[in-house]
Parts: sequence; structure tokens; C-alpha cells
Amino acid sequence: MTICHSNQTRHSPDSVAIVIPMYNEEASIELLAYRLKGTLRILSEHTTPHLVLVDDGSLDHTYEYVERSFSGVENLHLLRHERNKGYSAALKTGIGHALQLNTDLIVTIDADTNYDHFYIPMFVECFPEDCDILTASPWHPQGQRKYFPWHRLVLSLTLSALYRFVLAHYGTPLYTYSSCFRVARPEVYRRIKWTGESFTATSEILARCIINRLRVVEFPFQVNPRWFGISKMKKIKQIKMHIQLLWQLWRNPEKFIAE
Ligand SMILES: Nc1nc2c(ncn2[C@@H]2O[C@H](COP(=O)(O)OP(=O)(O)OP(=O)(O)O)[C@@H](O)[C@H]2O)c(=O)[nH]1
Ligand SMILES: [Mg+2]
Repeated sequence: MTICHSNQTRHSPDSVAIVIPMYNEEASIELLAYRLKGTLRILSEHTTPHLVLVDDGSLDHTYEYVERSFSGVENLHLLRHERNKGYSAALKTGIGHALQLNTDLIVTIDADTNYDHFYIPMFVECFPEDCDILTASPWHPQGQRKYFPWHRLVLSLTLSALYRFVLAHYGTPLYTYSSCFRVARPEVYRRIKWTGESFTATSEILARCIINRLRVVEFPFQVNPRWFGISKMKKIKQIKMHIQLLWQLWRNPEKFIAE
């Protein structure tokens, strides 16, 4: 699981923002704080990291736990929606804030245990020169899906195959289209405006990048199951929304071209 080759020049950006949307994640906060504090410490050896946490109107104690667990963390930006607006809206709030910070790179990742936050420094440091957005890829032949429930694997694999088919005209196909763990240049989010309102935002952002010929690089990675808390993913609703997005991409790809 590495994208850094021994002969590759490592180049640390001056600053980086890590954006994390959260909804009812109180059970994950302790581990998240442990992982992110370590991650920030490593990052701060070479760069100035900012942490942008977006509490999307959680009904549990997410906000209070975050305030307590992250107190004293430098460059912490704790944002809060008064009411739950959904994953996509929270991502927009977080990324919008990160754009104002004017960092060199923007990392997006979830609050739970699907992706290991300790890998963030490696991907920031190894961010390729000729890349606009680097995206984690559990479906890559060198990726891993350990202990992940089989029904989620089938769903994810099927959706990836459909996105690959629909986006086949636009250069090298990818293995995974739905991963939330990404590192991008801010220009990507200045150019790409997504409209989807749910978890499909992650696939829509990548599809828009591909259609607009941005340079997308996949890194083989491991996806893990959620260890704590409750999943917010409603399978039937998500399948419907992905099918709608796939249909639009198939029928009206020109609508996805950035102005
Ligand atoms: N802002 C916001 N974030 C959400 C919402 N629902 C989920 N999230 C966050 O989005 C991320 C992904 O949600 P998950 O419930 O983990 O969905 P998933 O990764 O598809 O499924 P599991 O990992 O199996 O639970 C987590 O960081 C959640 O806290 C929401 O309504 N608003
Ligand atoms: Mg998750």
C-alpha cells in the first residue's frame, strides 16, 4: 500500500487542510482524536496542517465530545450546522472553509474507521506533481477490503463497474469511484461544483474531474469496516441516487462540463 517510490522526490506542501464531515459520531470521536492528533504531529514536522471538522447537526454528543477531545489542537476549525443537512452539504461547508484558508492541498476523509487517518501524511508528502486529485482505491488490484461486509462489497464493486462503463470515453478507467479519502489541489474544488445531495457527492466529484480532464490518480488502499457507532448509509436510497447519477452521466455528460 504505497504510492511513494524510492526514486520519487518527496515534496512537502507549505500547508494542508483536512476536512471531515461528521454526523452522530460520538462513538468514534475518541479514536478519531487519537489518530488525528498523531497525524497532525507528523504533518507539522514539514507543513502547516489545519483541521476542519464539520458537525452536521448531530443529535448525539458529537459536538461536545469533539470540543473536549480536540481542545488545545492548533489550527482547529470546528464548524457546525444548526440542523442536519446531509453529507454533501457538510462536505461543501468544510471544503468551502478550507478554500478560504488557502492551503496547498485539501484532504477529505470520514470520521469513522473506514480509512486509516495515519496514512494522511504519506499521501500528502507523496502527492504527485502531475496530479490534481489523488483518490483511495480499495478496488485496485493491490487494494484491500479486509473484514468488509460482503453485501457492501458487492454494492461497491457493482457501482464501480457501472461508473467505469459510463465514463469509458474519458481515458484510463479507475477501479473505485466512491471512496471519500482523497487529497486534492484546491483548484479542483474551485473548478468542480457538485449538485448531488447525498453520499453520491463523492462519485459525482470524481466523475466531474474525469469529464473535465483533471488529472486523477488512484492509490491502492485498504478499506476497513466501521468499528464504532452506527452507519448512516441507507442502501436502497443510495442505490437509487447512484442510478440517477449514472443515468445523467450517460445521457447528458455535457451538463457536467465546468464553465
Ligand atoms: N455531515 C454529515 N456527515 C454524515 C452524514 N451522514 C454520515 N456522515 C458522515 O459521513 C461519513 C460516512 O458515513 P458512514 O455512516 O460511515 O457511511 P459509510 O462509510 O458509507 O458506511 P459505514 O462505514 O459502513 O457506516 C462519516 O464520517 C459520517 O459521520 C450526514 O448526514 N451529514
Ligand atoms: Mg463509514
